[in-house]
Amino acid sequence: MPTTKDRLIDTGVKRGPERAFLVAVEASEHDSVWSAEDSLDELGALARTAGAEVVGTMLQRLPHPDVNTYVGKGRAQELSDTEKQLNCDLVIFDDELTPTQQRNLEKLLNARVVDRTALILDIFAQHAHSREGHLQVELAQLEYRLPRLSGQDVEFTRQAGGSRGAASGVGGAIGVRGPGETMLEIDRRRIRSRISELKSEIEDVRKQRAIHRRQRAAQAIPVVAVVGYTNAGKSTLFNALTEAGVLAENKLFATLDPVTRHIVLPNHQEVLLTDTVGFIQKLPTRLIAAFRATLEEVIEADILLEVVDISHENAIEQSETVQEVLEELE
Ligand SMILES: Nc1nc2c(ncn2[C@@H]2O[C@H](COP(=O)(O)OP(=O)(O)O)[C@@H](O)[C@H]2O)c(=O)[nH]1
Ligand SMILES: [Mg+2]
Repeated sequence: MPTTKDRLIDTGVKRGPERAFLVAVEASEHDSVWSAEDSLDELGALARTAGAEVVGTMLQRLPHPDVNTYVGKGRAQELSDTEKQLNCDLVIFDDELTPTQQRNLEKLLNARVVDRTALILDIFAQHAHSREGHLQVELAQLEYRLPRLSGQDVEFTRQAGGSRGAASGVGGAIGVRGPGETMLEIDRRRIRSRISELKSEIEDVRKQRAIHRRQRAAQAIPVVAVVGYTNAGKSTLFNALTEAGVLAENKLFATLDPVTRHIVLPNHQEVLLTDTVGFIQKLPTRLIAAFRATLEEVIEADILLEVVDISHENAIEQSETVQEVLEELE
């Protein structure tokens, strides 16, 4: 049975990207500015950012997602056949699955079952560099997995980390890698105690950040936070204004850790400019809560500078989503 440790050893076997099949429900009872098609396209971009290759999609219109299998029973059976034919490694669902939906789908499908939240967490895990980033990702991953943990899940986690799922290299398979990874095989009690440990460590980070903010406030230099949808061009603008050289790339959530630089505007006004994590639709509240320490840099800023990629066909939906997340943060 391969363990987490085994994954760290490069076997030198060259495998292609993991093959992903995407599934979405257009829920007529749920009002969102996003169409299911656009949301599904975005899920594809997330999947590719995580290193997967998208081999097919399925979209079903329903009043609301099925409580047992997310898509309807018939479509779920169809999905099982298609997924086997296409030799998929994982099936990714465009909403957060309930633990029940997840369990039922795992029984039905051959491939690993990953939902939007797990995929976003996976990308966060790949892009976290600071201690603060790691703590917050680990907290979010453990809180996500706790209600989903059963004897079966533990078995599934081991398999996913083994030969079939480890295709994308860097320490494990999409949806089950990251700082929380080694925690999966231990029991709920220890996970709960790790969660409270993480919360108290993150609280220390928050206090530290609050002290820094007070120091900055004392200097009376206004703080400008660059906000916007993920991949809108925030870091590119930040670099152009500060020459800071933070990572800007065509990936979702390339930036996770906030960076602040002092700049002087042409009118000699000094400002502190902060670049930070971008937003995305369907961001679970729990994830926002886990990233409170990072996001407080945004809430506490004097000015929010929103970057919108007007060349994106969903520029309006993206901007509305940014407003919604900001409102949720207040
Ligand atoms: N064509 C064009 N591409 C841009 C512009 N600004 C950013 N990009 C590209 O958009 C992608 C995302 O940029 P990034 O700054 O990392 O976005 P962030 O996630 O909002 O920080 C990168 O590939 C950038 O090169 C722009 O003004 N024009
Ligand atoms: Mg960025």
